[in-house]
Amino acid sequence: MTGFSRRAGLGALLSLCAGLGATPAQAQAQAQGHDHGPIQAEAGWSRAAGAGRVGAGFITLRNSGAADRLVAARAEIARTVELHTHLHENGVMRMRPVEAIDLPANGAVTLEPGGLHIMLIDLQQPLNRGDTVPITLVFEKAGEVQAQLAVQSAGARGPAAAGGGHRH
Ligand SMILES: [Cu+2]
Repeated sequence: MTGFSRRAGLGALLSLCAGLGATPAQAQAQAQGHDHGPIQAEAGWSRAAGAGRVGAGFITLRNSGAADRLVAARAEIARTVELHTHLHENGVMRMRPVEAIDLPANGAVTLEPGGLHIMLIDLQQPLNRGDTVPITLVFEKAGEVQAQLAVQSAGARGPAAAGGGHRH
């Protein structure tokens, strides 16, 4: 009973916050590298998953400035978003939350299957192949960077082939 009302309250709060985010046009401009911050988020992708399930976000972060750290991520589509890594324990691969993801000065880090990733917990809507999902990445120094995840098939191993969203 209390659990239900708390969840309902959180949903209302998230909806309110979502209304304050960047417009899709702004998010797209930034995703395409038109913003002037030191960090570019490129080739974000995810996999198809059902509502109420867990999804994963993968992306390449390029840093043209000083060392920074990804400390959080937010997405309207998930009730909770965590930063995760994979660890091998006794031959079994397990996911673990991490406090932050280090981004070296003038370097890059790729979040990819089997490694670091963004965990989208309790999807509020299904992730359908072909969807584009906006996410907000929060860096310790650079602040918020808007990015997008292009949803691939459930078994995809990487982002769509170059130009996948722009076939002629
Ligand atoms: Cu995970």
